[in-house]
Amino acid sequence: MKELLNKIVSQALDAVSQCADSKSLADVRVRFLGKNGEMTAVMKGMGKLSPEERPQMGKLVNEAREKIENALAEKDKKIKKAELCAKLSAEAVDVTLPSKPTRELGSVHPLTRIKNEIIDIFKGFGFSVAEGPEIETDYFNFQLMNVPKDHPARDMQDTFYIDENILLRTHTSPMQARIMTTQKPPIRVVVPGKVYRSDDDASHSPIFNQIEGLAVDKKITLGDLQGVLTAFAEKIFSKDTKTRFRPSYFPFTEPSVEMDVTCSICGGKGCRVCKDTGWVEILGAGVVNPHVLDMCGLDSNEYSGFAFGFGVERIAMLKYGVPNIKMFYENDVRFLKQFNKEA
Ligand code: 2NM
Repeated sequence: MKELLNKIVSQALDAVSQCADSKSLADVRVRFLGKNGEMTAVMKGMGKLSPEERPQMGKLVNEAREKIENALAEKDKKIKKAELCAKLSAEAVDVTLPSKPTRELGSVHPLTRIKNEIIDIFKGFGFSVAEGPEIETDYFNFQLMNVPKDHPARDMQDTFYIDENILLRTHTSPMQARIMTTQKPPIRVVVPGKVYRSDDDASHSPIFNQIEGLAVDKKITLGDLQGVLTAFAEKIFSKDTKTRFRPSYFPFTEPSVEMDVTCSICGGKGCRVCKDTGWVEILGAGVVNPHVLDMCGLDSNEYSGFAFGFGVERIAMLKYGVPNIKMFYENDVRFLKQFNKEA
């Protein structure tokens, strides 16, 4: 019987050592230690032994069981460890890979970008930047700008009035008036900001962004205006952009001009944007009307100035060939994304 036990133990250890996974190890356990297993058969046979032999054999059986249990436990540990290693390497995650973006990054709105570009250009020319109230008085918005009482721009049809004397500014000029009434020349300033006009079509919006500029000093001429605005056009569009100045009329400037630039879309050859003329109008400007200087407290015999104004949307539409001004306000990300290629 002792030999039988040794044989069973050595068979069991052999079987255990050949196991490569938990399933086969469980089978080995059943085969040797299970209810119908080989060790159980031996234990059942102990009934036939004499009472003297029984304790000794019992001890041997227990030792044999223990050997098999130990071998099983040890192998079980090894297999579990190997299986865990295999699982971990099969499910390996490269934690050094960049994560997938879970949300889109925001970016600067094209109008804000253009506005900043324009401001930076004028800063480079020595201009400072000022902002003023969007709700203005008739006095600063119209009277100081030499806009007569019966001028169509003052009509309820064109201007948003809050009451008889308070309105939403129709240009940023009132801030320039505020500067002229409080500062001594030399003045070089650009005023960006929202302005309001009762106007609504593909190229007009009741709220839009304007930038106006003003330079007041001794002996400022129309030539200074042409030089500064041509340099501006070259910077905002391209170095080979040409400008031309046509006579115009504004109550606040005399003489007044409108500036055209060679079309940045077709380079002057003619296209949809320039309506086949090769030129597009981008701004109004002029030599500040002496009467405006005097009303603002600057002696027009001592000082002269030039001023200009344009819509940020219009510049952006021309620069990028945007057909409808409303596209800037809808915030369709497919539209907005196109302006951030380098961002
Ligand atoms: C324009 C065109 C021409 C302008 C004039 C002034 C001021 F304050 F000096 F009188 N500010 N802006 C001006 C002149 C604006 O916009 C088309």
